[in-house]
Amino acid sequence: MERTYIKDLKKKVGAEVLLKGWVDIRRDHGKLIFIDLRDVSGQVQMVVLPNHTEAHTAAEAIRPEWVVEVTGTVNQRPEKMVKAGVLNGDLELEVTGITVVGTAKELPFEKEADLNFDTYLDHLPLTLRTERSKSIFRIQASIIQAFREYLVAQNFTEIQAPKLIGDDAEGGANSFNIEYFGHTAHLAQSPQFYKQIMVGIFEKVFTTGNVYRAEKHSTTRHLNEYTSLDLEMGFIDSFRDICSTENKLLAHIMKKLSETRSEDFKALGSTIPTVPDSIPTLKLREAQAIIKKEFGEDCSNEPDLEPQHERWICEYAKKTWDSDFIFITHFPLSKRPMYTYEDPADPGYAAGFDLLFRGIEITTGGQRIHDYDNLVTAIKGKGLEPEKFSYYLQAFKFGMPPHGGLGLGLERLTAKLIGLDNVKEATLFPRDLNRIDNLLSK
Ligand code: AMO
Repeated sequence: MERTYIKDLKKKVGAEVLLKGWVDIRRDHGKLIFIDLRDVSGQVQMVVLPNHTEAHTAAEAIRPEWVVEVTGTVNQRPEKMVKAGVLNGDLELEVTGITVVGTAKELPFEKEADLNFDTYLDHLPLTLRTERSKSIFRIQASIIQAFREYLVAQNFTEIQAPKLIGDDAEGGANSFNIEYFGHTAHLAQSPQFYKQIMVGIFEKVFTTGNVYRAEKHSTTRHLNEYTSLDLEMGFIDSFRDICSTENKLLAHIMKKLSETRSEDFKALGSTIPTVPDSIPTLKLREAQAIIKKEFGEDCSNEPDLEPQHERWICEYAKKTWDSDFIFITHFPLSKRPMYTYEDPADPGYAAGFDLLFRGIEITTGGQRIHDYDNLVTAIKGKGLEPEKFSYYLQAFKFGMPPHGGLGLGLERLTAKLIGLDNVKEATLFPRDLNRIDNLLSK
């Protein structure tokens, strides 16, 4: 018999079916044994009656998380047993046969138990099986899918950027060194150099993948390995083209999420934001003036916004423009990486931006220097040696158009969309200062 997925049972009332899945809950009432069976598509209640002797004996033995194949008849539940609003709440499978295909040891806790975060992380192979986790990571999968779908439709070419690299792109001391056949290599902090090089080949490119930051702090917004959604595009007029692309991209992502994942959002108690046609934009110094006026803190001499400043500006954007998003532009050039393009209309400031969403920075982007000589000068200006970047510099030696792009942090976007307190809750297997799967101190 061909397998039926649990979500399709409603089309099979009265029929004999074969289901495959995990035992979610088992309730033994002596003669009657009830089992909730779960597969990727949903859940259904099954009942095992004593007249199906073999199935009944098997049902007596099985325990939560055992993997079983079950045959049975799909019955409509009696009126008074119907659970309204629940998938298959009006159905029940009367079991005729059970084959155990995988057993499970006793669980350390009930799968849906309310756990402290470390216990949750210690047991991810089990805790990711909860409905809550599944909703979070289905939403995340759909974000990537929508990101890809939108950019492909705009004639971007998807590329794969290496994770083993010679020198870091973002500057600073935040790269992991690794021993590489007697040499020192690094784990990529971003696909920056490669996406720029590929503009010279495909004009418009995007990539999604893990990147690595050796940041030695433990916060609710930092991971040491995260997923960066990157794009880079040639022949731009200014960094505003990148803002506008991100604006439309986000609108597409939210549209897709509301079409495909509204059940997951409902289950998680979250709402999908509306993306304004034109996301409000402030220069950093304007944002700082607002913070001073509205929230009484003078941060006008700082080169960046602190987390509290980001929260305040988002609060202001919500109140003033009813927007969950706000672009902050024109950070001091001195604080941006060497590839950053200076805004000719605002000397000393970057032709670039951060995008804030519900209180946190989710994107950095901007225009890049595309002239070889200017780039060499900028590299030297940062106290770096151009020779170390000679491989990357070839792209510029051999002709590059004005271009720019952005990097969007997938976990931060997911976390803020859903309203999760910690970015690690939006990471399947988070790596942080204290943990690679298990606590490092163990
Ligand atoms: P940046 O370093 O600002 O820019 O990173 C871009 C976005 O990546 C996310 N992010 C992180 N998420 C989780 N944990 C971290 N430790 C972490 N660090 C960064 C944030 C951030 O906005 N090459 C540029 C992008 C570009 O200009 O195209 C870059 O990597 O959401």
